[in-house]
Amino acid sequence: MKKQRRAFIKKITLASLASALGAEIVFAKNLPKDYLPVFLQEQDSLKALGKDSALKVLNDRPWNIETPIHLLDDKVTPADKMFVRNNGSIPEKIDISTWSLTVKGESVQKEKSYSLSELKSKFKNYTYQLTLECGGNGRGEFYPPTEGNQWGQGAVSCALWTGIRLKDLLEDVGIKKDAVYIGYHGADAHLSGDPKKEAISRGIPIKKAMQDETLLAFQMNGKEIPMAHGYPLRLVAGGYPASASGKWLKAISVRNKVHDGSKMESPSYRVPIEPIEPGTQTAAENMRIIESMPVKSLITHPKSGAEFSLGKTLEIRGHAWAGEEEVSKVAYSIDFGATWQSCNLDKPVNRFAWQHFQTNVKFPKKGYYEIWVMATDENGNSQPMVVPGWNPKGYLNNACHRIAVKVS
Ligand SMILES: Nc1nc2c(c(=O)[nH]1)N[C@H]1C(S)=C(S)[C@@H](COP(=O)(O)O)O[C@H]1N2
Ligand SMILES: [Mo]
Repeated sequence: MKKQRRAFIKKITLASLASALGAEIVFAKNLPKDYLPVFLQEQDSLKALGKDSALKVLNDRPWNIETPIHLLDDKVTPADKMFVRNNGSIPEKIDISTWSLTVKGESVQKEKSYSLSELKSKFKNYTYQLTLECGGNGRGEFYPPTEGNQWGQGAVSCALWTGIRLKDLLEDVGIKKDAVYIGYHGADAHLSGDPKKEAISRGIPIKKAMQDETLLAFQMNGKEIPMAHGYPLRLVAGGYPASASGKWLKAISVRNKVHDGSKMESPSYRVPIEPIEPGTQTAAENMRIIESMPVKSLITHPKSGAEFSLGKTLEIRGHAWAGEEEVSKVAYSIDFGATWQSCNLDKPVNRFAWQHFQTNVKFPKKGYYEIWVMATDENGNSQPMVVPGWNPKGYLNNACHRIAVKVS
């Protein structure tokens, strides 16, 4: 990538730089020779990572890239529009001919390793569409602000994953009766470069590991998994925070206690059991590990700020999901929540896949409106209209999504 960048800089003149940026470089005379403006560095990187140039880079060390909500309109999220959340460095060299997965830990009968081709051929393959939402999606709206990537609402995806069932593999290995948790180990390096440290090593309870839809995936949307998303093997546990879905999977530990890998400790990926005052901390005993994600919905069409003429109906559409539950209702309001009308809502294609909603909206007169949507799950839980329960790490903001529209 560095080489490409140098070649690119050599060819480029100041005028063409300005046109690539779409604006005059006001202090161009201060630009060091061979300096590539950050904006273009980011565009370069997005391209190298196979991402749509409209995605937003929140951090480049490690890579954290967010999808603008209107680009999540596809029913199945394509690779170039999928958010990226890394805790360490993307592995540099991957040799699939020598790649192996080891199942170990105090609760296996005997440690066992598999080659990739063994995994693919020995066990039956399954395909599911699975929602993966970062536990910190929506963090940017918490006040007081919490540390971490200031995500808007675009850290969610729902792609098709193909692989083998984790439960089939665990059955083949043989696990002990005292197994309660599994932990994953990926090939990504800790940012410090220290090989003894893991960037992240989280996991899931055995009951989640044993679900039909919990996969060891080697394909995404019918192709090899893209490098940024865990090539060549990934644990995928839909409905749980996406941090449970370990990328670049090298090993699984079967544990007789809650896995204690990196980022399993409080307050990482945990929220208070009893609510706490915003801006304060709480004891580790009052924190629980996030499991099923809360009910949520996003309007993916139109883009916020849309303008159209009076008399036309406006089609709104989007997705709704509720962790391990099904969404039973999506309603919208154009009068700041005073009245609500229901949207058409599809059934999920399988458990843990997001559901699509759609409706046509009419407006009484010209002017500014907001469209708010609120999903309700099958247990009767609805999205809150305001940012819910402040927590030290800014997780689980499932407040109603709102867009602006102008009728002229
Ligand atoms: N090995 C590994 N797996 C990982 C991570 C990571 O940094 N390393 N990040 C986790 C987190 S916090 C999230 S939100 C998802 C992001 O998945 P994506 O980048 O494919 O969208 O991957 C999870 N799996
Ligand atoms: Mo995450």
